[in-house]
Amino acid sequence: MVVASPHSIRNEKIVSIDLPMVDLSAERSVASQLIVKACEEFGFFKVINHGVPPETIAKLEQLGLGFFAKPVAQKKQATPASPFGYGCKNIGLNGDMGEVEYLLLNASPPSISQMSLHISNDPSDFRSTVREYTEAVKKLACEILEVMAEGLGTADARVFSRMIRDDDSDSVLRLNHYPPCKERDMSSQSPSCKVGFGEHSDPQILTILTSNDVGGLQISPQDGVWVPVPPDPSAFCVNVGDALQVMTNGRFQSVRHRAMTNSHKSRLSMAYFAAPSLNAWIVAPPVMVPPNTPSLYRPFTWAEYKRATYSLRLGDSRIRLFKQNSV
Ligand code: GA4
Repeated sequence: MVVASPHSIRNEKIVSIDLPMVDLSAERSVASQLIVKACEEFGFFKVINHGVPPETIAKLEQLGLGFFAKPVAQKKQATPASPFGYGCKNIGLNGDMGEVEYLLLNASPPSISQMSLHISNDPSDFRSTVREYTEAVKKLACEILEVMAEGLGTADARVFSRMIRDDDSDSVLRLNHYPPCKERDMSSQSPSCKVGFGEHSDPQILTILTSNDVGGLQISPQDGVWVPVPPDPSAFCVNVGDALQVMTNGRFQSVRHRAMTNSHKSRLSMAYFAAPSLNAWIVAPPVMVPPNTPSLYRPFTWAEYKRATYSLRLGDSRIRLFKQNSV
């Protein structure tokens, strides 16, 4: 069932949105139609009965909270983010700032092992917890992409999932911690909080996000409009990334979103960004470009897209640079 009903919160003029909910234990053809509709209309949806054990989520959450609770000096001893490692307020490499601290990890097993040595005083526990979580969410991302491909009618149901299943996949895990923030940001349309992670779209194929029971995520269905998404720790929030927008020839939307801080509670979110390998080509399969339908984007590799991503500011649109006939 797709339910997406904006409603007002208390007496404030802000509306929130109940994202479409997909039950992955439902009949496959039902789930596939729901996913396709949600990706076309919202670029975001939630999944339940997703198969990721609650203990696996709880273990990583506990480990993340434990890490962020350490004294600043100790956290800074972990590799400074460039882009991987521990970061505080600085996002990316071009001067973007936010009210957030984070751990950004490349999700490949060798990289997780390497980073564990710098991040934790119990590296083997850190390594196994992160690996267990990334394997589970990768499996979930693959399943969603396969159900989605079936709904789109692609000749090969694994056309998208194969890209992230690749051993050289460039997927990333991000733990974001938004400490409570009492200051106000009058420019943000939400004067009771500040921008934690600024407006952007996700560059990869698919994002699988979970958070504790504290709100903060907002999506922008239209320029300048921000709609809060209520927290739901019982579900994963899934969103279309730029690469999937390109591979569906613009049928799915990679929707801009941001995270706000909360004035009383701290928020922990954990996002898995499912990406292909660096040398993979980001191209729409034939079914997405039927005769008489223009191909909106030129072919490019993930490495090329990633380079563009890191050369720009957080909120800059990268996807427009890859439009057909764009220079
Ligand atoms: C946004 C989505 C992911 O968090 C991320 C971010 C990345 C980073 O933090 O290193 C980027 C940002 C994200 C897009 C623009 C560039 C790169 C920060 C930044 C300013 C890990 C990703 O892949 O792209």
